[in-house]
Parts: sequence; structure tokens; C-alpha cells
Amino acid sequence: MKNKIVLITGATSGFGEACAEKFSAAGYDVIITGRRRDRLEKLKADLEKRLSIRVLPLVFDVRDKKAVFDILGNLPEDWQSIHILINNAGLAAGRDLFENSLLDDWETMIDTNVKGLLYVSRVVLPHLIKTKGHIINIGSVAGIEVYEKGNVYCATKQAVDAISKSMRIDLLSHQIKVTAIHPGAAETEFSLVRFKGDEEQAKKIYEGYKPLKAEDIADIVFYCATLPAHVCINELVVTPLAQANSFYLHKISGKEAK
Ligand code: NDP
Ligand code: 8X3
Repeated sequence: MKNKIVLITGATSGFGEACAEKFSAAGYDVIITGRRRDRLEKLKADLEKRLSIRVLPLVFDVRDKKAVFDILGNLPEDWQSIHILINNAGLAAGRDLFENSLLDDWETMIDTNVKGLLYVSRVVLPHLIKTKGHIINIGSVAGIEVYEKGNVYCATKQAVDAISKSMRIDLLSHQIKVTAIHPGAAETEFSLVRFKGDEEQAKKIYEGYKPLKAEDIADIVFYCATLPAHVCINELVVTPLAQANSFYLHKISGKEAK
């Protein structure tokens, strides 16, 4: 029997890479995407060496509509039967008051987190309709409560929430599952990207408590993806023990965080 295929956007680090590891370890063939070719090639070599699965690395920027449609619209025949799409590629750029935010950052977030997710979903949908597949969108607690200096990042994740809900409704007749997962603070390259390479600033975000790990999210994505056919988790909010939501985070200084 052929392995099921999962397509993971943003698999060069963080949640996406951990999902590639989780699903391939469970016998799925994985399509991994991102802009950093070297990381995708390394992940492919590593997974295929250890596991009896296939890996297809695809290098493109989700903001590039033509590239998304050219590449995902022309998948090799034996990679078209996609069962699960994990829309994970995304980022925050900057954390500034509205009046100080850079327009370029706003555009980067909207183009990546919203338009990129829409392009990928739209071009992959015909395959998911055939397989009665599953779309898993990675939102955020930022898509639930808007916080200071979160402005457009929060707006893009609120859009992911709205798009997920509307996909669920519109795709009902195709028997496609749609799940939105909204994580809180997880230590990945997210803050390094948000603070544009400032390691000190990025590290501070995760001090004084135990943040989620990428593997925690991958486990949850996998759980949602492997429930019985008649069961669909529509949305799920997951935070570290120390975090109640976007506003309440209990930090402990000088003590070992649980
Ligand atoms: P990482 O920075 O570790 O990973 C982000 C991934 O997205 C990378 O693989 C990156 O690949 C890819 N990506 C970013 N921009 C583009 C683009 N334009 N085209 C293609 N791929 C792109 O962060 P996380 O793993 O933490 O983030 C994954 C998702 O989870 C994001 O949507 C983020 O908003 C969300 N999230 C993160 C939380 C956290 O605390 N970490 C909490 C809640 C949600 P490359 O650079 O190679 O293109
Ligand atoms: C990432 C979590 O709290 O930085 O989406 O917005 S947060």
C-alpha cells in the first residue's frame, strides 16, 4: 500500500520541521517547502536515510503567486494524492507600536501569513477534494486576542482564524476536514525572525518559564490529523502551562520553571 502524503509549508525550521519529522516517522511521504534550499535538502537526506518514506523538497516563497501555482500546480504524478496540507509557513516581522511599524513589515506579514496561505490552499485543493483530505492551518493566540505592538501580526492571525472557519463551511460538501491550531509562546526561530536576528531580544521572550517546543505542536497536529474519519477538531488553542492567553504569562525569575 502507498504511503499517505502530507504537504508542509515552512518546513525548514520550527513547527514545520518538527511536523516533517513526526509524520515521516509515522510512515507518511512528506512534501516539505520553504525558501532555504540547503535546509530542505538536509532534511530530505536525513529523513530518507532513517525512514522508509519519500521526501519531496520544493523551494519557493509563498508570497510569489506565480511560483506557488507553477510548482504546486505541476506536482509529479506520484506526489499529487495529498491527504494533509499543513499551512504553517508564516512569521511576525517587528513588534512596534502602530505609528512606528514599518510598512514593509506589514506587507511581508500580510503577503506571507494570509495571501501565501490562500494561494497554497487554492492550488492544492483539487487534490484534497479527491482524497477527502484535511487542511490544518497554524494560527496563533495572536489571532484570538490582539495585544500591544502586535497590530498587523495579530490581524493576519485573526484572518487565519476567519479563513479556517470559512474553509470549514465551504468545504463541508467535499468532506474535507479543516482544523485551526492556535499556539501560544513556542521557542523556535519565530522571535529571532520577528526581531530581525537580534538574539538577545529573542531569547528574552522565553525567559522565566518553559515555552512550548516545536515537537509539542507537531504532536498536536499529528493527533488532529489521525482521528477517526468522522471526527474533526475545528479549532484548538494550546499554550505553555505558564501562559493563559496573549496577556497573562507568569514568569518566575531565578527559579526553575516547571
Ligand atoms: P520559524 O521561524 O521557526 O519557522 C517559520 C517557517 O516558515 C520557516 O520554515 C520559514 O522557511 C517559513 N516561511 C516564512 N516565510 C516564508 C515565505 N515567505 N515563504 C515560504 N516559507 C516561509 O517559526 P515557527 O515554526 O514558530 O512558526 C511557524 C508558524 O507558527 C508561523 O505561521 C507562526 O506565525 C506560527 N506561530 C508561532 C508561534 C511561536 O511562538 N513560535 C506561536 C503561534 C503561531 P524559510 O525561511 O526557509 O522560507
Ligand atoms: C506567536 C505567539 O504571542 O508572539 O504567534 O503572538 S505571539
